[in-house]
Amino acid sequence: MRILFISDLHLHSGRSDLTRALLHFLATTAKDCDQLYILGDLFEAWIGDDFIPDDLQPVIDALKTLSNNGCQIFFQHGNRDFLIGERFAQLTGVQLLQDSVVISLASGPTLLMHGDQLCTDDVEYQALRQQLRSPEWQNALLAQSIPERLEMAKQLRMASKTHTANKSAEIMDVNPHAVEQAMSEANCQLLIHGHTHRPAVHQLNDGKQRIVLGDWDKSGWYLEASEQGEQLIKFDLQ
Ligand SMILES: [Mn+2]
Repeated sequence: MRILFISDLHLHSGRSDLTRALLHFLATTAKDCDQLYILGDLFEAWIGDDFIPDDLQPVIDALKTLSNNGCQIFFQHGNRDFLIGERFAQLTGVQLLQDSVVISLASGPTLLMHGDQLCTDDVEYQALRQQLRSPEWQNALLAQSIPERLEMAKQLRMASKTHTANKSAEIMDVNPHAVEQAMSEANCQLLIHGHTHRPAVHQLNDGKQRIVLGDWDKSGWYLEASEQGEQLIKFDLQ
């Protein structure tokens, strides 16, 4: 089994180079893998499956091609693309995952998360997250027109920029106790997540490991898991 993990590509119209890099990645590196896990923030914003920007349509098509060719693709929501839903899943062939999932790798049971829920020191963000993830709020938003939703997404992005600019790096990183609790509740020795844009392999107490995926910006990142173990790989964007 060859299993790949990516997250935090933050694809949007202003970064066609990232979209091209993903299309290249799906057609080459990911071509023969058995499973691909996308652990959130594939897109910089997602206002509902009824609005797919033209320049992102090739991503939908490439995911569909890969899944048609026998790769199982799984998608976990990030804090940017939490509105991805069943229609997207049908169009791409991906399977939507819960926010916290345990899978089995050669190294043992492994906990997968986007990672934002582990940043518990950022109390303000956690309150916002609760609102954004509530079905009532989401249904009310999805009932709005596309221009209204685009405006809302723009405001959320601006608010997030102001928010992160005023917060210390520690507050926006994962909280070690939240990590410990999540891993022990899930009974996992390995945790894989994204979100923080701080790619690393952390050795924790009792032989536990936390692997943080990298965001795609100046370079691309993926994690490859096989019988030989896990390898975090950085590569040049074409
Ligand atoms: Mn994120």
